[in-house]
Amino acid sequence: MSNKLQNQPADYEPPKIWTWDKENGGEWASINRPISGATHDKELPVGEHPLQLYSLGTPNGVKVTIMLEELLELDHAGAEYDAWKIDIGKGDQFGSGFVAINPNSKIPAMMDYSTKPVTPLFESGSMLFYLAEKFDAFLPAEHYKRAETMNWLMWQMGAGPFLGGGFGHYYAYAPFKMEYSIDRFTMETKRQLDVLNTHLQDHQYIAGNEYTIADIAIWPWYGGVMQGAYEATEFLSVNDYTHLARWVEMIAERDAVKRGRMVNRSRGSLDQQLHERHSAEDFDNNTQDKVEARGGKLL
Ligand SMILES: N[C@@H](CCC(=O)N[C@@H](CS)C(=O)NCC(=O)O)C(=O)O
Repeated sequence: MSNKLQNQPADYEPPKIWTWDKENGGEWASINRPISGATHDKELPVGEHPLQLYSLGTPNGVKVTIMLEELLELDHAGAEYDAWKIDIGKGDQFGSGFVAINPNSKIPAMMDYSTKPVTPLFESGSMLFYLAEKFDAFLPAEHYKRAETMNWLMWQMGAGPFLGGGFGHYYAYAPFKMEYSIDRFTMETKRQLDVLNTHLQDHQYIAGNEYTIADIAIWPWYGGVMQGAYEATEFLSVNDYTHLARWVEMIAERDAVKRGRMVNRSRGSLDQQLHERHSAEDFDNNTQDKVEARGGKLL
């Protein structure tokens, strides 16, 4: 008897050329496609502020809304923004207006109408860097600290997909549990948590003693998993990462973080969901609990 492990399904052999003839299953299967480009014509709404954000309250989206709320907290009036909800489960990211900003069809995307020509922005790391440079905030000028901030910003952009697309996908979303994939990505996720934990043992913030765009990029993903994303806190033994936990709680206490994580959010308790954000008053008036109590009316 051969001791070769079985493929899944057992008779599966990869074909010579892969073709797209079926959905692959799992929570996000209906939006996965092997091609790029728009599927339908749809213009995007444009509000009154210089910055127009098209996003959703996922970790990648929340990076940008936290940054904008932090800038507003510092009284940068030019950071006022309209945030429009892009429902990726319904395929809004494949509308022609969205694809014109981001040919990669992923949230977040943004337009800066204060520049000539207007600036389209996509990739959350690029957007954080753009906003940091534009407002000269959360990116230290001093050479060593600036390099350190960029090291960790880029670390997040490279590492995050192993946590979300790897661990989160196979642990929480895949149509069945596969030991090989869960082991592979759990190993990598725990390694990353250990990298952060060890680093934060003797650093107050990610890039030293200052809060920067590196903290803003890393917190939504790694704070998320430490606080219950994928319902994996016990599985990952997150309580072992005490220095990381200290940092996660410290960042969570910031007012701008509390606001930023509510914007474009469509899961969890209704009083924490602000589907669209057009002014600071929306946090008081237009959270989803209040909107639904008014029969859907926005104030
Ligand atoms: N590297 C990108 C990743 C963006 C991304 O993966 N966005 C997800 C939501 S978190 C998305 O829009 N998914 C929709 C899709 O894959 O069709 C960034 O950081 O902006």
